[in-house]
Amino acid sequence: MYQLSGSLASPYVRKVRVLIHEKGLQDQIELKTLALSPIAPDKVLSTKNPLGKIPLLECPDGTLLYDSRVICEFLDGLNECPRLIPKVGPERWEVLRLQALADGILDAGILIRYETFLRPESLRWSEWVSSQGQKVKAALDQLEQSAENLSQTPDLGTIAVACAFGWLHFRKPLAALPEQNLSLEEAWPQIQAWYEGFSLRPAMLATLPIA
Ligand SMILES: N[C@@H](CCC(=O)N[C@@H](CS)C(=O)NCC(=O)O)C(=O)O
Repeated sequence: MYQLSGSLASPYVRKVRVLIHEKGLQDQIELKTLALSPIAPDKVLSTKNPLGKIPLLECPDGTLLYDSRVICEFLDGLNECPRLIPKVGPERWEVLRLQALADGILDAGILIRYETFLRPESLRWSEWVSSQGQKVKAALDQLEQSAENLSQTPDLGTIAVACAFGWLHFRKPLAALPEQNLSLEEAWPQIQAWYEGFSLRPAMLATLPIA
């Protein structure tokens, strides 16, 4: 049995969990939930991933894998039904680029969340929040312009985008930006329309974030 360590709120963990569902691997992977933050690491997890981050995958032979991208690539190789990362060709790079964009939205979004939620109020830095917000918005603007390319058929790229957009709905980090007064659906309607369809997939419904 494989063991996946993660939290039910983490969008990176959700990406892995959606991939597991889409590939029908649920019976082979046990989810071990834990709570952590950069200032409250999980001691046991940190002995297995020195970065102290989730997700972490423990294989039956003791191999330890992180981060979510490596875990997804590994799990995708366990069966062919379906392959969610094309093995070669331009399709592969497009899927991996889309994943990098979605993960980058999360990386910046999570920095906003840590800054506005974890950091003591007197130490918060609004310029930092606004710069990270610009990255999230620029990435969403680019996605919006090519939203017709977002397929309802899952691959690691579309799964990553759906988990990132779902997390923006869940944690609402952009609400911390003074200049951002539009909702996600108002600001990025094409992504929202695609997301509403994709979110109905059983794999997405089975992995809804829980705080
Ligand atoms: N690049 C990593 C990012 C993982 C990550 O940042 N996870 C967060 C939870 S959403 C975490 O473990 N934070 C704890 C920390 O940064 O110490 C991945 O794709 O797995």
